Amino acid sequence: GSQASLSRFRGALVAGVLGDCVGGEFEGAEEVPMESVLAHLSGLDDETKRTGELEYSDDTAMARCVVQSLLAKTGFDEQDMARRFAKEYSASPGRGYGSGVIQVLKKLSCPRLSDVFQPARDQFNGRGSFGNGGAMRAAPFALAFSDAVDVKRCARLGALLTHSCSLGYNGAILQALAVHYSLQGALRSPQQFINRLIAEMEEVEETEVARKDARILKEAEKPFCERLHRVKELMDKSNISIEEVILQLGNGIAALHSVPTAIFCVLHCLKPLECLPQSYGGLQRTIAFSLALGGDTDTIACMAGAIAGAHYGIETIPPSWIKCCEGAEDADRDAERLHTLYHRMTKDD
Ligand code: F2R
Ligand code: MG
Ligand code: MG
Repeated sequence: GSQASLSRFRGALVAGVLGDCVGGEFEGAEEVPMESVLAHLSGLDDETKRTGELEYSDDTAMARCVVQSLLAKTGFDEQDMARRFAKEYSASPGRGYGSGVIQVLKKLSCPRLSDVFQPARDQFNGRGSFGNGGAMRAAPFALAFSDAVDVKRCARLGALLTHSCSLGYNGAILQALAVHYSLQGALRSPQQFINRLIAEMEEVEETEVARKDARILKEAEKPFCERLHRVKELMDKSNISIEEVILQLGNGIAALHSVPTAIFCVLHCLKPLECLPQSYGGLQRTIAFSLALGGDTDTIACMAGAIAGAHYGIETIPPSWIKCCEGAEDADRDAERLHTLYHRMTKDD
């Protein structure tokens, strides 16, 4: 599709929801045999095997709040977004939220709260969360703003409402940038795509705060850049095992151990893989491979799905998958509204 086409918007938002719904089956599993992944996915195509809708989790619940807030306010509004997060949590607390972020969401519902960023700052004895909760809901920022500067600024602020550690909010920036560049067609050249992300993150991780957080957590000087360099090395390998991906990049709940992993899944699945059915398109391969990693599968598949969906477009998603995932049809409708907002903002510049 052409750059920033409606098909790419729909692909990004819908595939993010699918990754979350389909990935929920394996979240927390240590080992996931590829046969189990394929059996789970083939169940989506077979109406006789389906027992009901696959429900979305916190990843989609919060992304939906981001989307609705960006649309209602035609841009970023921290008060409105915080209110939506709190309201969504209190209406549906059983969506599998992280154990820390629940405290933030409860505090955000307090009408006397004057600074909506304060509850996030209080997390983990004032160090803030480095979980991937900011990143898992970051894709809509890339679908609302055409300028990378706005994407970075708003993805950061949106994440700061719950994640004040730079290793949390910088993961959200990286995820939003990956969707942003994918939407522009940058995955046509995988080397340029990864180089661009590294160049962006070099700047993002340049701050004193990021360096300090990395020192405290005993990470590399620029942790996301270091991981992206590992992604680049792995991309060049012809035969890479699931174990090596997990060892090098991680599959955990920290943004650092999941956002670069999701980016790798997309890059690795651009071409057919021996371990996956030849009938699968790139988007199906990306979701299947993300699930086979185990660990934080709903979130890795959600993030990889959004990046891949922005590249391949809505036409590559099997309609039967859309039908069995809660919230996928809503996402399809919302994508159209975001597309209008994105292009309206471009014209207004
Ligand atoms: N929470 C889950 N899955 C676990 C089980 C859910 C199960 N289905 C159930 O219902 O019981 N999934 C979701 O959580 C992830 C996003 O989490 P988020 O929003 O980042 O939450 P939080 O609490 O801020 O961080 C997650 C955990 O990371 C550790 N952590 C973060 N910062 C830390 C710090 N500074 N020091 C020490 N630990 C830190 C903590 O263990 C947090 O609880 C997604 O996977 C989503 O799907
Ligand atoms: Mg989840
Ligand atoms: Mg998860």
